Amino acid sequence: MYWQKEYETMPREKLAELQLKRLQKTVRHAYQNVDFYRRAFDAAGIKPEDIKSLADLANLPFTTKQDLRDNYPFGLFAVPMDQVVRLHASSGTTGKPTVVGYTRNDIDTWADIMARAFVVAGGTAKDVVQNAYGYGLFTGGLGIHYGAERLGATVVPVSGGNTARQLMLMQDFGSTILTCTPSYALYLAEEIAGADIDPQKIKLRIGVFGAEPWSEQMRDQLESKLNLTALDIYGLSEVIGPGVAMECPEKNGMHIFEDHFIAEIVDPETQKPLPYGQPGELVITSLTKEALPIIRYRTRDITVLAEQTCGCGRTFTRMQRVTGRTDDMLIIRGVNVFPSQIESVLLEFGDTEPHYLLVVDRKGTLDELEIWVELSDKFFSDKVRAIEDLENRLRSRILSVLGISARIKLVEPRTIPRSEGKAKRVIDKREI
Ligand code: DLL
Repeated sequence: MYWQKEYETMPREKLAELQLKRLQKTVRHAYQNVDFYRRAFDAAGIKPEDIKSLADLANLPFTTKQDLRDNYPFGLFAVPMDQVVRLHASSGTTGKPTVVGYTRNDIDTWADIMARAFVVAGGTAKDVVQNAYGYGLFTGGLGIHYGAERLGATVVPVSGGNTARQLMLMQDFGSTILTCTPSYALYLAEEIAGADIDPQKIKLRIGVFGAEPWSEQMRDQLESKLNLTALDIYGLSEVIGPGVAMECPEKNGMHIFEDHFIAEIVDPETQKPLPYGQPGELVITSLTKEALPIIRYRTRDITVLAEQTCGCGRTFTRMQRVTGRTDDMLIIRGVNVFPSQIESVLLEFGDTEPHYLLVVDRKGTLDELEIWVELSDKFFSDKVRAIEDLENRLRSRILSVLGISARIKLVEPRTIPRSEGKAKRVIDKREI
């Protein structure tokens, strides 16, 4: 099933022609209407007419989150404010948020993109979508919402949080698609298991999970605990929001919607483009956006692209799971550590839950990593020997996989704070 078959299965040469036409238009639009882009292109000695092939994209300067911050709030908008019908902002851990804007056409395009994402996942107009992404400035809530409506599905705009209500509505409304972060989905799964709910009353069949990194092991857990097909959705507010890429049930990467976005992979150090198949930082250029055209946006997300046509028949390039960010990577005693790697190790152990907290500290000159891991209910007991044994096994596995020694702190079930949005997995106390 396709939403827009012509685009989703377009032969790649034809797709490249479409991309070039749209790229030229976007670059002209940005140059003519955004001071920031005009200045950046002038400084690089490039005019919109110089974009004669897709390869010329690599000559354009990058755009970063800092550029959006520097032009806060509306400095990168390419249309007058009376044409902007919606604003969103990304949470931003420090300082001002990053603000993004949409024209009426942008909202329309986004709804189509998200409707397509649902169809890629196997969704139909018959589905009941329980949308537990947060509504508000975050793009997750409204982005998913409009797409589900465009598809013709029934949307339950419950937003994040209020878990008891989520479980009640899930049963009473017969929700068939759950949309939320994978960590919240896992929390809901635990609550369902603990609440003595008749599994017959849960009708979920598809999970559209994203907005934070997760792993294959976490997919296995979600699929078995919730009895659904768990699929990955990628997006970021600066580019549009959810719907930049969506995984299909073939589960071999997320289809990047290339009629709307061009994806490149660059070496984060040298910033030179890398070929397909090599991991690096994802850089995205929008092709159809009006209010906030974005050119060569450095996502800081690390992934790998694959070009081969997928079993589902779509010709779009696929991106593998995001394995980390160039800016959330921890360096502990000289070793690069991604929280997702530690998660994978923890999930290999059946005796612990996938709730964890990494506490990084520096005692004297030595970095210390403490990993708080919750014991499963099944395992939780006061048998000190068994607990010590598990700590030792975890410590040596972390050492062999990551090459660093960590202190393991096993904690009682349900003591690590759950999040209703993106999980906070790292507390970095180091002052460097
Ligand atoms: O998280 C948009 C979104 C909403 C995507 C709902 C999917 C579902 P931001 O708040 O701007 O936007 O955060 C974007 O989140 O650069 C990634 O680091 C991370 N991210 C998003 N999707 C995934 C994913 C939304 N599937 C940032 N896997 C991105 C890993 C993801 N990381």
